[in-house]
Amino acid sequence: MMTIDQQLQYENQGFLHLPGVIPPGLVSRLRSAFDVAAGRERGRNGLGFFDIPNILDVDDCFVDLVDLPTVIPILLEAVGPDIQLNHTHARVFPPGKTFTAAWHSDLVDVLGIDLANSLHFFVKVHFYFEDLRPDQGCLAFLPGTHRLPVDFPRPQIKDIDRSPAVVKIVPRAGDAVLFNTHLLHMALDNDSHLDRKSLIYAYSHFWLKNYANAVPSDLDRLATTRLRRQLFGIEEEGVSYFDQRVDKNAEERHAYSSLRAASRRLIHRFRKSSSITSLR
Ligand SMILES: O=C(O)CCC(=O)C(=O)O
Repeated sequence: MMTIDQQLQYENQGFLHLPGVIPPGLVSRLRSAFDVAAGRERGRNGLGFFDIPNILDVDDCFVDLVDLPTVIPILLEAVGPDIQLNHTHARVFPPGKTFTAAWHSDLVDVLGIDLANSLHFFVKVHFYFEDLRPDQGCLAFLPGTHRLPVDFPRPQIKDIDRSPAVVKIVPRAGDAVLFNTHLLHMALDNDSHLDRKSLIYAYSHFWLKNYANAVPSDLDRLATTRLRRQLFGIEEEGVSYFDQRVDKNAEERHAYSSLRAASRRLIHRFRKSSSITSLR
């Protein structure tokens, strides 16, 4: 659960820095598996920024992040009990200018949602398995801007390091940064001589279409819990897209809806057979 401070910060500022939420053992597994995969991918991509494709198929340690026990209760509040993983990126940002647009919302082209008033629509988590230096392409936010309408003019900020409107996050290995993706944000330039590496997992609601990179290929082996099945977009039989819930009543509701579905099937069969009977 979010603490009251986290609730206030998430609702009013639009982001949370969660220090040390990835256990040290998992941090080192992520670091080595990421470096092996990044080494393979770098050969294919030259030197610019790149994403390792389908990270959930690369190693199970990346799947272990989707439902991290220290983060999932916070995500369940930030999105809701109908949460689903929407997409993933495993990103390498080598030294150089930023590749993101300055102070952008990820959602400005989304139709049908009043983003300024939909504080629980879409959330991203950036996970870090290495300490970052302050000049190493850190994520920065303009707190509170998730409450502005989409047509609010994009601010031009001259001195990012001194502006009181900016919060720059300098994470350490094991940290996560969670934010409402309508919050104006950007990756700052990577002025260091080191790659910036991060894992970005985006979460939204079950009824929103998810991307293939949010679903591991080996679902039989990895979708082992009700929560994982929902995160990977597997519907509970007999429960509509809009009614999927991972909460304390989910099992009961599932039992109830299975019962309802079973009785509907029975009635249907009875009707069918009775109409056949009546036709004769
Ligand atoms: O820091 C990054 O890799 C990208 C930041 C960003 O714009 C995003 O996650 O939407």
